[in-house]
Amino acid sequence: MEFMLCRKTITRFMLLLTATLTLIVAGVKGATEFEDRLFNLEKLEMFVDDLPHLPRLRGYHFVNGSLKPRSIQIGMFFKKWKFHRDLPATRVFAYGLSWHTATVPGPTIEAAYGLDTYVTWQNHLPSSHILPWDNTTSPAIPKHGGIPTVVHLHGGIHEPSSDGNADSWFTAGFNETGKKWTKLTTHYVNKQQPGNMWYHDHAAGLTRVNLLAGLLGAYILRHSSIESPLRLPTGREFDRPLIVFDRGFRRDGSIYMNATGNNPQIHPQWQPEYFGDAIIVNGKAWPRLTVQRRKYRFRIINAANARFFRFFFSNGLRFVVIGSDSAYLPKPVRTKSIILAPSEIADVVVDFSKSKTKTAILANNAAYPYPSGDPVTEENSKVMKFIINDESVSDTSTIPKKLIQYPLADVSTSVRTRYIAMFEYLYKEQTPTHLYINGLPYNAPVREFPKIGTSEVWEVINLTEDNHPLHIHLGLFKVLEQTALIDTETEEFKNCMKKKLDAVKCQISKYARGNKTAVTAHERGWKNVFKMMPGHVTKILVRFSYIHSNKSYSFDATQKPGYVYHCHILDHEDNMMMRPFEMVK
Ligand SMILES: *[C@@H]1O[C@H](CO)[C@@H](O)[C@H](O)[C@H]1NC(C)=O
Ligand SMILES: *[C@@H]1O[C@H](CO)[C@@H](O)[C@H](O)[C@H]1NC(C)=O
Ligand SMILES: *[C@@H]1O[C@H](CO)[C@@H](O)[C@H](O)[C@H]1NC(C)=O
Ligand SMILES: *[C@@H]1O[C@H](CO)[C@@H](O)[C@H](O)[C@H]1NC(C)=O
Ligand SMILES: *[C@@H]1O[C@H](CO)[C@@H](O)[C@H](O)[C@H]1NC(C)=O
Ligand SMILES: *[C@@H]1O[C@H](CO)[C@@H](O)[C@H](O)[C@H]1NC(C)=O
Ligand SMILES: CC(=O)N[C@H]1CO[C@H](CO)[C@@H](O)[C@@H]1O
Ligand SMILES: [Cu+2]
Repeated sequence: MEFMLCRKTITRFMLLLTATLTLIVAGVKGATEFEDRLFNLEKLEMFVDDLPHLPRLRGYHFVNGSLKPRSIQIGMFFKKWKFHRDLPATRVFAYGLSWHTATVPGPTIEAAYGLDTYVTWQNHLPSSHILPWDNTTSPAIPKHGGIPTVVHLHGGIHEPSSDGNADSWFTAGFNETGKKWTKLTTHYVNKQQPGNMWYHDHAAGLTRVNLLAGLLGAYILRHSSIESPLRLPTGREFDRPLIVFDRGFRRDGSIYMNATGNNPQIHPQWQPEYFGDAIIVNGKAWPRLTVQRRKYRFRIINAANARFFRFFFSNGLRFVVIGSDSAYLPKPVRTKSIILAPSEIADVVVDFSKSKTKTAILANNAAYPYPSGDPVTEENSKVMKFIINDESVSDTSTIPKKLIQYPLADVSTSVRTRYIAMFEYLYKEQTPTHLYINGLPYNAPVREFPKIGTSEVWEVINLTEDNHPLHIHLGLFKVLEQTALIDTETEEFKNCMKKKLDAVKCQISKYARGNKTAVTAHERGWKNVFKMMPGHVTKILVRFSYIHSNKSYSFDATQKPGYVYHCHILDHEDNMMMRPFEMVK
């Protein structure tokens, strides 16, 4: 196998649309298996299903007039789900309190600051998966069958044993567990800044198929004494998560995923990025929502495996961004478009009283793979439709001038610099086989041991052609700058990195002196995942403590199995683009 740091974008050719390929194949063979398999999405009328309200689940109890921590049991169930009025019901894996009430996405957990939420996640899944499961990338292989699962609360600041480590998986009935499994019940302490999180599966090598099957949901942490004075839009109607992902379907309604890998002799099923052409919001393909002429708050979560979205409104309506990922911005930022990589979250207010038209399409124009893949199609360029009621209504909500100010964080607080290099490896100089961070697979020994309470500068060097959204568990970070590697000299630098795997010895500063790309205003707040531009060094300041206080973590962050950082393109994460780290005192 060749070690290569750069690739030709083969991916897009393998992700050809139904129509073209069907024609070619059909031309040769007549009616083909392929033609029979795929649902022609052009047949689905857009904007016919109403945007569903996801079930809400309080992460705390009211007992005799006071608030108390709560223990919940949430199951993973095998059921059918209607993604569109005219699409046959789809077999899915869904989270819920019961088989009956389980949904895709799962219930929105609403937690309250300072009140612990205990969740026992229970696997009620069948013995075999509904999607292709490539066991050559996956260290999660149960001996007695069943589907390994483990839940990670993305953006959560909590103990390692509740963090959903990829090797802490368990099968139905906890019959079998992964080598880092520790306990039945996860403990979310809810002592961090208020904001948006999401929970999703994180089992080693299976994350991409478990999420595709439906194992994901929103988690909102509220801190009412801090948030109420902001008087942002509230309540079930006016404050809603929008969980967006893409899927492809077969004629029988089942989720389509290519079961042939791009290098089948190495990985029989693994493909470098999953894309589907139907855009699903809160469980419905291209839904519609009738709104009043007033402000709405939307917590937009990109829950796709690999698709980036550049959201904008067809009628020029703006987003007022109030939070990014799991934290509020210091003040609102108005923008016409928002680019979300997988797992990035934008918390926005949209004021429909400003609309000059009666409808507005939430649209997308991000190439896939991002940034240099195919342009969007008729299908995947539309997300959902807003139908704007004409009557004027009274709206007492506000967009305050200031939101939540966290103490300033700058490079001077950093105790050290780490270099994190992203590599892609190719088979016969052509198609990707796997991705590593710092030349190491996920299961190589821990190299990073950050100290609790400190901040560090991480310089993330992207030596691939793709943009990789880097996600760090536990820590929050600020994006400081993005600098291009000098184009004409990148080969030199890549060759050096290939041999030495050491950015300092390879004189990174000599090469990283190209143009700087400004960090977008609404992306300058605290984040937990960010887009690492290809051919660039992205400098971030990572804080390993709370952002709202200097109190040390209210749990032992040094316990096993530690935490991880990884690319949030799930197909990359599953194929080794993930590394462990452990906190020390
Ligand atoms: C609520 O208060 C009543 C009366 O004080 C008490 O009997 C009951 O046990 C309390 N319930 C709980 C769940 O604490
Ligand atoms: C992996 O899957 C293949 C085919 O699905 C199977 O033959 C093989 O035994 C599996 N390997 C392991 C280690 O489970
Ligand atoms: C549970 O594990 C045992 C072996 O420990 C195996 O024989 C049995 O089939 C498993 N049951 C289920 C439901 O997976
Ligand atoms: C599935 O992937 C294989 C290998 O990359 C490719 O040859 C085939 O065309 C793909 N099928 C579809 C429908 O995209
Ligand atoms: C860097 O920016 C300058 C000024 O905008 C532009 O002329 C130049 O082409 C850019 N260089 C590269 C390598 O993109
Ligand atoms: C934490 O301590 C540093 C240094 O003493 C101070 O600058 C910062 O404002 C403190 N942060 C908080 C949230 O109190
Ligand atoms: C250093 C490096 O790998 N640069 C690559 C970054 O990505 C571009 C494409 O966007 C490649 O052409 C470079 O080789
Ligand atoms: Cu990636």
